[in-house]
Amino acid sequence: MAMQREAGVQDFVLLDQVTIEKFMDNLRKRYQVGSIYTYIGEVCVSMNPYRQMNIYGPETIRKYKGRELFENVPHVFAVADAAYRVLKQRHQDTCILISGESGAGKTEASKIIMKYIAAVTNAQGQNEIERVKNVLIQSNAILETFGNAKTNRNDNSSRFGKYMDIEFDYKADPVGGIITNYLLEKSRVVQQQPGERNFHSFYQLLRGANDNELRQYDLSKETSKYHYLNQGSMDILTEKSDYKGTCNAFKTLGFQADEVQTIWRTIASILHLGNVEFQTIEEELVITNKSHLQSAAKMLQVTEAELLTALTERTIAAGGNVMKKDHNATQAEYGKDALAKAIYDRLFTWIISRINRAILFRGSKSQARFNSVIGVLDIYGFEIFDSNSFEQFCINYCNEKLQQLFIELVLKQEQEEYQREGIEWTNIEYFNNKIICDLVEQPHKGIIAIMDEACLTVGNVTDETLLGAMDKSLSKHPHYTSRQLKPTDKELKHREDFRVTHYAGDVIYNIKGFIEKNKDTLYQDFKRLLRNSKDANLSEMWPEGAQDIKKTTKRPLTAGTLFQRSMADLVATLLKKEPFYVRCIKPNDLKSSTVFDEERVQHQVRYLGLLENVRVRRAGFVHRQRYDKFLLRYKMISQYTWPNFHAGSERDGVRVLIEEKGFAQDVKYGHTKIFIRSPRTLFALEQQRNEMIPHIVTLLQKQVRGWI
Ligand code: AD9
Ligand code: MG
Repeated sequence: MAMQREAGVQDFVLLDQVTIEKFMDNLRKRYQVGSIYTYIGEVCVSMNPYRQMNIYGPETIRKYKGRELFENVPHVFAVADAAYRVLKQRHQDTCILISGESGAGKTEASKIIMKYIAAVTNAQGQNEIERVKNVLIQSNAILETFGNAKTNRNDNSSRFGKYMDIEFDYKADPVGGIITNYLLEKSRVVQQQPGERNFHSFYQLLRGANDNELRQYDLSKETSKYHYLNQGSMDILTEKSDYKGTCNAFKTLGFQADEVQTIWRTIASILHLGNVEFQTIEEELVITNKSHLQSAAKMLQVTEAELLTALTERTIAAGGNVMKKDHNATQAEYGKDALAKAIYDRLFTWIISRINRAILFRGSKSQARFNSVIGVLDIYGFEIFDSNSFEQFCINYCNEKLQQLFIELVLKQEQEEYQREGIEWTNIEYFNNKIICDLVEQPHKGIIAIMDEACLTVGNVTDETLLGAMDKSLSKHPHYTSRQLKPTDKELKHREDFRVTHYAGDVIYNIKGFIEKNKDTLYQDFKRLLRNSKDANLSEMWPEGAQDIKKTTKRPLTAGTLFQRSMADLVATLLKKEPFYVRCIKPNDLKSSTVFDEERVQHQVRYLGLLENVRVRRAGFVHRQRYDKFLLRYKMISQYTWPNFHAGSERDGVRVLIEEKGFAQDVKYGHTKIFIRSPRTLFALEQQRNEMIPHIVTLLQKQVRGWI
């Protein structure tokens, strides 16, 4: 076993004591020598190295293929392989849940996992399967172009949630897949915090497209000219090559030329919209930057007059009558931004539907019945910014849900296994974050319900009234407080601040904008405008624009409720699968490959519940293995089982071996597996096995010589 070659212990359950100090020592020691992966049983803890590691090549892949977790040094490959083996051997759906805060390495891990799966499948080299694998991998490039952005935490931060089911046929080769996306942070399209950028797609187009293309879009290379790009950071990342990469990925995925045209034209239309300005001159609303209005209309393939009308007035249907009402400059400004955000959001979802079309399983229904899936979940990580709004609230709620799932499943799985095998078990105390999930999602009493009520109330409900309503309902909740409830709290600086004590730490949210973002209003006029676009692809993104105006007054569901429902669906999907975990940790906030920030790392270890995870693993049994496999691995260390054991079942064989070696006190015999309590026993077994191997080799050599 390679255990001695690396620093520290490869599995935290092997620590001599489970304390935060020992845990940290081990993590630090390993990180310093470049061992970025460590297990807790089957959970893989991953430290972001912030540098290229030479551990993902074909040689390494070969080493992990078809191997048990403990046979090699810890690696995310081993987890991918374990998930794949369960699928292959038991035809059971599995999923790999990757969690950790923003910048901890989730998206990188998800890509590494997908590449591994692609590398170990399709030994026969079938064309269609090669195509599917290619498409699965290339889809990442497109998703990141349109869904990722530079934030202050991460230069390539995912601003949407992604869950991908990879579908395998009965031979366990990938034959398709489907991506589900969750809440894109669309407010970024029109506004970015200092130091942050808009989505990569905008910069790629401006910096990567050639002059000819740019002319078609009426664009200039200078990002600083565009209002939607010049509020935050103007950093140049690697846009030029990325634009080519995105265009190539579109080709691989079979996007048609007109579809790619629609996509880039739509991106251009948003940049032009951003530069349209409104002024009130002599009580009349006028647009001061007409050339951008013209270009935006051209890109959206609507007439300039139509776009102008939609931006400056709205249609109201009341009592069977249809009326027009002029906007003032503020309303027009608001409408324009809402339009830009909605266009981008719809475009993103449409692109994903096109990707899904390319990777969807095309085999017959009867074949599909035998198919199983591996789900890979890579979703935005827990976030604390200087200023936190509705988006952070949703992102952090999502992380609460996933933590809840981890708690339930890790405990449940352990308990079920002990029960199944007929072994006694005592519970370990956990911090259960269900109380925080309830704070957000409980019917009538939770924050989302209170928000919805405020949004449904007719009349002038402000964000402050909403905060008042929350204070009233939640004043006694241990995980909630606000400036009104606690005026002396210095951290709550603004009147509109409230604090949620998340499992991962305190976050102060500012209520400003919550109502608007939750309502997510988009004037009907815009929907009709885009439905009537001459661009068939764009028109397809706006089906509800075709409805009769008098029938479209029903309120759509709020953004908060939609998000809550999508989280519930996600959890239900995951619960049906056998889960594997990758817990990502960020070593520092500097994106440095050398700094191990004790405080930051310790904080993450604590809130991820890693110590409790080790305790659960240890209070139970550190190791369990099927009798046949156990015998295969260790039989050579006992005179009774090597070279062969003839006197009974495999279980009897294991029992004889364990008793001869004096480990009987430390093990329990389940129905199909042996359970080993202490890491020392496992260690001793491994050591004796290692010592025996040279003898066996010599013996075999002698035998061979004898034959010759
Ligand atoms: V967020 O929630 O989407 O903001 P992630 O997804 O957790 O976040 P990401 O995977 O994007 O973080 O990693 C951030 C950066 O860390 C990457 O851009 C890489 O520069 C770096 N990273 C992460 N994992 C690895 C790795 N295994 N090897 C090398 C890595 N670099
Ligand atoms: Mg990410």
